[in-house]
Amino acid sequence: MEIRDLTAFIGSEIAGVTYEDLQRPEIFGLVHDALNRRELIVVRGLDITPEQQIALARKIGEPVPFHNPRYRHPRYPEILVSSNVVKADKPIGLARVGNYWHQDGSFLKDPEAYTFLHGVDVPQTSGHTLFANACDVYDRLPDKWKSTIDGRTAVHTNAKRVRVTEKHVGLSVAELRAVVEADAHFTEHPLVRRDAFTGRSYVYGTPERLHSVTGLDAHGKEAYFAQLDGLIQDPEHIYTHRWTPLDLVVWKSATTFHAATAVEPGHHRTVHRVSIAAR
Ligand SMILES: O=C(O)CCC(=O)C(=O)O
Ligand SMILES: [Fe+2]
Repeated sequence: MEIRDLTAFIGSEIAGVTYEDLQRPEIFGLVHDALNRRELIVVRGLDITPEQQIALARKIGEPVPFHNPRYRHPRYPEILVSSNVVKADKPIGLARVGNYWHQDGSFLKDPEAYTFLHGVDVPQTSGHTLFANACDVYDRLPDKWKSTIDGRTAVHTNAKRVRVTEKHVGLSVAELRAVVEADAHFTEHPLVRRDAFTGRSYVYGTPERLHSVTGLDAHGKEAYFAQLDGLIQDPEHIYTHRWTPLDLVVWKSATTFHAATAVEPGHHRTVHRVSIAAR
């Protein structure tokens, strides 16, 4: 087995390891430790079944089934099928999961702790996943902003990215907004948190998921969002995961910002996602 840093600021890549190797506590311990220290790990080309993906996730925590049963794997409710494939006129999964910068589940009171994504059928020239380290973003915030956000909370929501469906046809935009907001989650969290493993401070929340920042007016909020977006999307501080077949990518939900990029027309992309609550 080989473990190397993917970038200076996030991620470790693990190569030359099999599912059987990962059953050995000393090997799994190294991988788990790399995940906690580096926020993100990539295990290249790991040929595992859905049961084995769930079993690996269970070594760290309890799987949390995806909230919408429609996109759960038909035999394994722990797995969300994230896919653009349509079979017999039926989508086999949910398309365009996380196609904007976010931290998983931040609009929930108790977000999942880790996400395990397995590249079951992945294109190699598009459909990459971008990652940034929320601790690194905090470190790069100008002091003026660090003191502005210190001690503040923010309201997170999924309302900005709720999908329009058949049930919304015929509504006016104002009615649509009211219906979406009535169904959406709104949850308050501190803007700056500390990672239990590394002890590093990190920024919690992205513009796409933040409804308001307590004590900042519209102008202050926009200025913070612009500052935050600039830091998150700085190309020098983004790791682009270019999928190769059967990669297993695992990240800490709170401390990684990530975004899925578009899939080229005509290409298939299916990934299996298991998210877990920490023990
Ligand atoms: O499919 C991807 O590249 C990542 C999607 C995402 O944000 C997630 O699964 O949490
Ligand atoms: Fe995500």
